[in-house]
Amino acid sequence: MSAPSGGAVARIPFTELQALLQGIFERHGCSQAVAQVLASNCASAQRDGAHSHGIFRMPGYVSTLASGWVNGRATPQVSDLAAGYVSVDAGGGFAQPALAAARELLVKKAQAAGIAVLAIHNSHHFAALWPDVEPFAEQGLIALSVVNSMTCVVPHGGRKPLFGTNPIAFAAPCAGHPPIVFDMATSAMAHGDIQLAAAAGQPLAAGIGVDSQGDPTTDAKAVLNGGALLPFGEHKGSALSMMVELLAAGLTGGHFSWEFDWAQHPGAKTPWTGQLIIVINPGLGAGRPFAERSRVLVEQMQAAGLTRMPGERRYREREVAEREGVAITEQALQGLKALLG
Ligand code: NDP
Ligand code: PYC
Repeated sequence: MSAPSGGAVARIPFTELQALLQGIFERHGCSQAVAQVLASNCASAQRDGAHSHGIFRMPGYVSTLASGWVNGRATPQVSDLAAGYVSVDAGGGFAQPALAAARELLVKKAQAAGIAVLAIHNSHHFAALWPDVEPFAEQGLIALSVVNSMTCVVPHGGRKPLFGTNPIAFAAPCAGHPPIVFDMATSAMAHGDIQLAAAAGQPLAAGIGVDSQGDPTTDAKAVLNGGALLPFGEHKGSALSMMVELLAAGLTGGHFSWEFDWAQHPGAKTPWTGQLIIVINPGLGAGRPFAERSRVLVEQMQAAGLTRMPGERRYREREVAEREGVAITEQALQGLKALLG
């Protein structure tokens, strides 16, 4: 997770950054409701040091909105399909407002039935996935989400790209601690981090990507210009990526990562796919409270020598940002202000 370079670093209050981003989204055609959700998401990523999906993404959002590829004013249509099943047609808009529209119903169903799924389709997701799951764990629920993206990953054993970078995010409550959260691409590196490495002229580690000939490369630009990424962990990451395609697209009614064509929309960057969220109420389980069991697990992991839990780096960055403001380079801040013009 590399930090973007670009001159002196300023620290600005979270609310100021959020308001600036909201203004940019509104200026480029989003409704106030959509702009609010996306700005909060993107500012949170910047605050937590999730740089591949923080303000670095703003020019991509803007060019996508300008291209007409995504509907920034879409109103999600929520369908209550069964005791544990909610579906949302995002109307060609973003996935996060679709989640916001269905959230209350989803939680009510998970609390009553013990488990509920939210299937979002006709949606665009261009962000980190942890903001979608972490709030469920903060209210005592377990959440798992998957989203597929755009073809740029060669399945293990294959010869050409097919899968997206297809992340999986998980959040669970933990007594006496912030929620346990992990959020990871199933590719060896997120596409956003490849772009950041290319911009900084940094070489990639071996095993991350191939060039346009299908040969292994450590050149990020070669991966972006006709090359492709590999799944993490060979056949294992590849199987998880396949599962994400099935759940996020096959099940929801969304597009597989290769099923949309944005060629007629120059500047379009947001994958038009689907997202699945599974929410579990651990309060219905037998035995000791789940959050206590989570804490036992964390303590045992620490006793085994672990000094860093997944999610912990973000929480640390968040703490600093809450005290001192969100870190952003002067150059990036000026770039954001220019997007308001
Ligand atoms: P990372 O490899 O940076 O991190 C993956 C997870 O592992 C995080 O939860 C991280 O915690 C944790 N972690 C990292 N290092 C350690 C360590 N040494 N010990 C313990 N835990 C560790 O993430 P990716 O690069 O795979 O993904 C980056 C982002 O890209 C994600 O937010 C993902 O959702 C997003 N993405 C979005 C896509 C989309 O279509 N919308 C597509 C692909 C990716 P921590 O957060 O605390 O560092
Ligand atoms: O970083 O792989 C990525 C990504 C794809 C879509 C949004 N982010």
